[in-house]
Amino acid sequence: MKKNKVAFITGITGQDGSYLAELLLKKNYIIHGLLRRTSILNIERIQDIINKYEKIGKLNLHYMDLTDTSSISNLIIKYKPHEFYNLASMSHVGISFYTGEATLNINTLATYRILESILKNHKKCKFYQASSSEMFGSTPPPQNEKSSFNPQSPYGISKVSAFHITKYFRQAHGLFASNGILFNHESPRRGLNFVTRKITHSLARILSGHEKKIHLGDISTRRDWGHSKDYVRGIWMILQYKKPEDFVLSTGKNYSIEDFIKKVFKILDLNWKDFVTTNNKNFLRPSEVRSLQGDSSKARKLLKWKPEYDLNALCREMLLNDLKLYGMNLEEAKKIAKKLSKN
Ligand code: NAP
Ligand code: G4F
Repeated sequence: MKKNKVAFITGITGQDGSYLAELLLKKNYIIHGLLRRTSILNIERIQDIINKYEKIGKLNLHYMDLTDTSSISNLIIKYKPHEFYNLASMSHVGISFYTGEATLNINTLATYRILESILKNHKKCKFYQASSSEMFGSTPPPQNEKSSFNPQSPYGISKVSAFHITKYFRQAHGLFASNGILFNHESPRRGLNFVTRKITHSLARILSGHEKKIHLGDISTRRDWGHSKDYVRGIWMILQYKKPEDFVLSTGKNYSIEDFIKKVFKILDLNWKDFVTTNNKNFLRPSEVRSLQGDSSKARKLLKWKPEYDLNALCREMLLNDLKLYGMNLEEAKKIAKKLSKN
């Protein structure tokens, strides 16, 4: 009988970690999710798979700390994973301007700690590093694997360093270590303080009477947005490729934050200008990444990966999910929107 593959996932409680765990469980993997200690147990995104898979031993959760090398090594030595997906990070670009040192510790040094431990203890393990389009920074679009990195934030710098650490362990020590350079990807599981989810969630709060306005920063910047479900499929494909390599995953389309707002408000026939304030200084960054648009032709050719969601479908799914959180379906929300428009 074929043995189940064993995968480690750091960041399993996050957006991508939760979707990736679901995908791998469907593929019959045994998952070990590596968690940090938090004062309130933060397992909302993985509660359903915990209920289904924990008691049969397919999903196992372990406490570790990314600043504590032995807490990672002990688990690698004990469970000998076939694949290690390093998704944990301080993933908020805006917040990284205030927490640069911690961002480097978690995003960069932890990558080194994990790879060194794999090298010492279990060289056969394949490793995936969650690299980011934020690394391109001020490099003009379209960006691909050959574009230069010009990071504009502590987050971007931390990810560039982790990218090179991953490449170093591949080239100097022969590890199967690959980078996925992923452009922005969203979903109903996106954290509430990223701009897309902030927009859909705050709109649901406005309709349910909890808020009056959405306060945003610079809405002229442009992003290449896909759906997290499409991107975790790509992440898995990167580790199944015949050799370790770096791949860009992106939709290839580029929209402004304003375009995103318009698409969401159009679903309810609302005039966004009545509900959104911009250039709020709390959400402006000391330096910005103005425009990201990925060229993922390498992944499309070699991995046969392509995204299935378009931006309209993504906006709709995110908005409908947030309306549901506040007890509304689309028809009810449209009625409330109509009344708000008249006032
Ligand atoms: P996310 O929802 O913010 O999840 C981040 C995960 O990292 C969470 O599970 C979080 O745990 C964990 N984490 C944060 N700090 C930690 C620490 N000190 N120790 C242990 N775990 C820690 O991010 P995501 O959107 O799923 O992104 C996954 C990865 O891809 C990240 O590395 C991100 O930087 C990268 N990435 C994301 C995108 C995107 O557009 N989403 C694009 C490119 C790259 P808690 O739940 O306890 O907070
Ligand atoms: O949604 P954001 O915070 O995402 P950002 O900075 O592009 O970073 C995300 O994508 C990266 C990949 O390129 C990931 F690596 C990273 O982990 C994260 O997932 O901001 C998008 C844009 C920015 O230009 C920001 O300045 O929206 C602008 N923005 C305008 N008002 C805002 C707001 N961003 C946030 N978070 N909140 C606002 O009120």
